[in-house]
Amino acid sequence: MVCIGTGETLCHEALARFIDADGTNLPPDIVFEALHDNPLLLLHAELEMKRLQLAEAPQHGLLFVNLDPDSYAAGETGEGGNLFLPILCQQRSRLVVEVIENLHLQDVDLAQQMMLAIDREKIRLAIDDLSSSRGLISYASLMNAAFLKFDRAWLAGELSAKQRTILTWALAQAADLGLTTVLEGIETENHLATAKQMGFDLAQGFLFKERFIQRGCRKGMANRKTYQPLAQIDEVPHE
Ligand SMILES: [Ca+2]
Repeated sequence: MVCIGTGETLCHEALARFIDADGTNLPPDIVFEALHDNPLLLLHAELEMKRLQLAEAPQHGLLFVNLDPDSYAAGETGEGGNLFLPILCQQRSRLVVEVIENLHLQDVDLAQQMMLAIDREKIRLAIDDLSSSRGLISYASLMNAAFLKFDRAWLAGELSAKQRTILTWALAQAADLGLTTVLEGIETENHLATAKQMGFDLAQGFLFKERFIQRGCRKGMANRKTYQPLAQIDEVPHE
């Protein structure tokens, strides 16, 4: 994530990519869909992903990681603890946990419980994937968040008058609440100019990939056969 005002790279988002035994890329959404049918496997895959993401990420700046409320719920222990918290707390000072807002009331409750627990541990939170045409955002979720991440949908063509109004509201609200705003999906200089004109704080996307690689930020990744060297910085709506 790059500061629109200064051009400085301030933060990174860790994403997950999967390859099969033959080295073929597997679409992450299909892998996650399959994992969701097996809660125990989802839990262990997610725990391992968080461990890897924290271990392999560039050492400078804030590190954003995605956390699925379903996985988090599966990680609850009998004593009111959670298996994810000790992992996340290791890098508390640089970590931002991204939470996807949900349409289902049950999921909203799960997400809310997870956010409260992470907030109690003094780990920063970001609300992920705020879209121009789908999804909801609850005021409750904004209470604990430090970042508000806007989906690439805001860059998809001309906005209607109402969409522009909603964007103006959302950005003003974020500013009033002291939230840092991020626009995702920045692939061209035009996108970056649009993000700047709309008034976002940070921009994230493929446009910054080359810069990322040139800076040699891929600590240890190139030597690991099990990982795709470019995988971590691809853009997807969420993990
Ligand atoms: Ca995300």
